[in-house]
Amino acid sequence: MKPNNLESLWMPFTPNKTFKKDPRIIVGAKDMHFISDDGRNILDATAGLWCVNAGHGRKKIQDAVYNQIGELDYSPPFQFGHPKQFELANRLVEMFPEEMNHVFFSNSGSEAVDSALKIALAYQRARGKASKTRLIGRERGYHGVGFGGISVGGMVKNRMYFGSMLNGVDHLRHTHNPELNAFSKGLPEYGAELANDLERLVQLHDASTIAAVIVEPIAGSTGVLPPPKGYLKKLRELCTKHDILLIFDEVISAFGRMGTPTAAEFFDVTPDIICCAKALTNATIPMGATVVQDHIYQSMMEHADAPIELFHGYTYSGHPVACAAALASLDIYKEDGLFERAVDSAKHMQEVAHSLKGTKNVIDIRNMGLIAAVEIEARDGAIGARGFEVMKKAWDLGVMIRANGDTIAFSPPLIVENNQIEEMFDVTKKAIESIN
Ligand code: PXG
Repeated sequence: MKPNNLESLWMPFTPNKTFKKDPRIIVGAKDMHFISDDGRNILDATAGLWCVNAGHGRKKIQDAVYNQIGELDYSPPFQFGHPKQFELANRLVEMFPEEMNHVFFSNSGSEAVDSALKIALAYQRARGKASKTRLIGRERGYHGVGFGGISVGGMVKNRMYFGSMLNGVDHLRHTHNPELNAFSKGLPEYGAELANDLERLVQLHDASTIAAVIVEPIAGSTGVLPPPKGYLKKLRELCTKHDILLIFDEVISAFGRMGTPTAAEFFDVTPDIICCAKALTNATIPMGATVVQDHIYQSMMEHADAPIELFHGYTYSGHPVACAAALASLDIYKEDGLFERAVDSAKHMQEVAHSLKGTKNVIDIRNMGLIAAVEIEARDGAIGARGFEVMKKAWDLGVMIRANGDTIAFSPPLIVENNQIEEMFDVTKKAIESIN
């Protein structure tokens, strides 16, 4: 079943030369498992890429997509509307914090982030604060791969090859502190004061030049960094004090990953803007959304200097098929009580994950919601090599895990059973022990 020529495709975020010599090909998926081309069931410990929260091959989504294509396959989003995008926006604002009642649709997390950054800039200008143009990100942040996202992002390899990116960007320090916080269960104790970095940047640039701060409430693809206790509340206070918008990038944390619709709700911190994507459609059809507080939308409606209030949008903004997939996904999350279920599974995963303490080369274990990470020590002079080998070995042993450098990340679908959580970590332990 292997395609006979792998050369034409340039694969994303993949070592093409290595992969094509020894490819891992997936030909099917159902519930908690992928099916590989050699006919094996592979347990999905990563919900694809943090996105298939309701598990694979859900019939309800399949039917919704199929029916939607027959009814209305496409309609242009500029100057015309179709019912499902309004319905979906209404459903989303019901799930998001109370003040957040307006939704802008896009097609990915990267686009949801770029939309948020552009909305922040346009909003500041519309309300007469045009000097507020600076965007603040955080070291080790991941906000997708658009030029806006990599500019505010903080992962060196995602930035270093791409020139000078956006200007007028600065970064808070990251919050990862293994000396003080290694092997924390849940939120780490130390580091809330790092939010005061914003105060330092205000001293440097002045608040009158800063439009917005963007952070992931829990950083995922940089190696799972839960926020220190009190950090997000402090950051919210400082943004409010200095009249700076706070953007939460919830591309991985929205839709049940924390046991709540949003991490904002989980942490009881309301940002001005939330970006989401991934599990919005259970990853069946690409879709992103940028949800904003009323004051942003109202301000744009009142003060825009042209009939079109925001000169921004995508051919596929609010695509009818994506909307159908999203509505079906939200139904499943609710009908199956998947967010509540994640709360119980998270407790079990915390215990099982931390039982790997003491395993060869393991230097830290972190967890939060239905997310866990096992960090292994980098091999001398070869950062990421061990992580990659563990991922490959686990695949051979029947479990898909994700290696971010030498951190193994776990973010299973919310339908995961306790015995499957145990299998994920048993196999990972074996894989770690099997390499030098
Ligand atoms: N923001 C965050 C917080 C993300 O995690 C994006 C934006 C971009 O989304 P799109 O849909 O444009 O890819 C993401 C994506 C990993 C990994 O290894 C995670 C992502 C992407 C690739 C790898 O954990 N998240």
